Amino acid sequence: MSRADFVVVANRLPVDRVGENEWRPSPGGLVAALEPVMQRADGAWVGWPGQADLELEPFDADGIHLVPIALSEDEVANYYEGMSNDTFWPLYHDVIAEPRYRRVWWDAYVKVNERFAAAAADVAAEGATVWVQDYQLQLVPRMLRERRPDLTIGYFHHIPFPAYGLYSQLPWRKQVLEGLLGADVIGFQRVADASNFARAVRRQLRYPTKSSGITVPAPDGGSRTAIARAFPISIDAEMYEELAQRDDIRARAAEIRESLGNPKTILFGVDRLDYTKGIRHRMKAFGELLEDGRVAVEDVTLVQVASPSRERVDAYQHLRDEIELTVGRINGDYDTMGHTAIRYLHQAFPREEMVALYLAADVMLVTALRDGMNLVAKEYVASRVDNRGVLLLSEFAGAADELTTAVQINPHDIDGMKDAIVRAIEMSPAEQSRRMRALRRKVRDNDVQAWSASFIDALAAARAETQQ
Ligand code: GDG
Repeated sequence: MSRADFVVVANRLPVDRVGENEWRPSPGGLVAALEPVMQRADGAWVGWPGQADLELEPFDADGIHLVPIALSEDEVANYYEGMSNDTFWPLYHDVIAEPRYRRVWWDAYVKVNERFAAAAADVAAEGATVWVQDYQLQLVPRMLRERRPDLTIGYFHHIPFPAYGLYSQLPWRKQVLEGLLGADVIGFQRVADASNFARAVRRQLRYPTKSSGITVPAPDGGSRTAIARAFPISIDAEMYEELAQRDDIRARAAEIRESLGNPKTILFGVDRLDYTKGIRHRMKAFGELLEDGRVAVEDVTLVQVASPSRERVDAYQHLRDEIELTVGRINGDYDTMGHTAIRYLHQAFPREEMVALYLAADVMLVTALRDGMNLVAKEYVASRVDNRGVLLLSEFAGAADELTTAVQINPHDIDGMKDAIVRAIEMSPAEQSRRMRALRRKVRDNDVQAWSASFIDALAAARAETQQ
């Protein structure tokens, strides 16, 4: 194909390999968010196909030109599982798990970032816009600018950016800031993430910052302005509304209730099996409610979908063991022949099934200890076209900034969370509806189309500024 005017660079291609030459769209927050944007924009997408040692020529799928980046076994272990998922992920999520700093991981990270930057530089047309995604590729903006100063470069950070006191642990803290500052626009989920970033830049690099602008020295001795500010990501709200109105999906929701023995209340959680999501905390709260006799297993069931994630990283294996031990204990203590306390599913489901589950859920539990945004919260809200259901939302998820009429909780406060669950179970239909209407309006008015449009507008403004 000819070179593209709009290029997305992300760790993963938006497809999974299911056969020799067969691909199917892959799930996940990032893909869910960018799919609609890419299909309208006729662009190219640079990313890893998800399997080690897979060398593939560029190909087209669903109207998107895909440019696969090959990673060796060692690179997957060092750049992806190591530096990305065992260093940046825990560090940026406020060290909920201990980040490991290993120099071989960093070396691989630099090398792989260079490979992504080179591929993006090759596929981008003169004066193109390139949008780099997420923490696996923080060095790409600068590497790309060095190769292609004609490009307009955006970067979006899907996860939190931590407070300076934590960020400064990173042995390569200066290089990462310099890497990100190669972009014209650096987007974050929350205002707090953008200000943590600006503070790190002031402290580490001494560059002046003024409101969202950061003055970055240019190679020619002059300077340029990089914009760092919040662009809260969202979902394709209309798609969820449509799915939620489909007869087969509504029938499936009723069937799910039935198959759980028609409990009065279904509590629902769905997360990648990740230690940031607070799955253990929510189970602890629920287990104690059963123990205290404040809820009965005949009346309330917790459905927990924990989709498999990063299974080769130690911390994730330990987490899975702990959660499965907890589920086994709680069910062992409280199940009856006809009712289960926790229906635990370590599986991934099709989107239709997810929406049926959202419709079956009286209370949605989003109890993340730290989360960039949390799209599940927004998907639940968009699906509740009946204006029923209660969203319990951690204040440590980015979504809490917008979804202010959710029942907000501090997941570290187990007693507080127990009270909030009981309050949600007992909430009157009138109050559910009042809250849910406000939440739905918020998500509908700020959907993923609005998100990408506002980011792309900011990039266009940055380009106009530079050309002046
Ligand atoms: C990162 C940030 C930020 C999950 N299980 C299944 C399934 N999912 C879908 C959900 C949702 C997505 O995956 C998860 O998105 P989240 O936002 O909840 O969380 P992360 O994966 O951690 O995403 C996060 C996001 O990036 C976007 O910027 O919000 O803070 O951590 O869409 O529905 N989908 C299907 N089956 C499953 O079993 N079909």
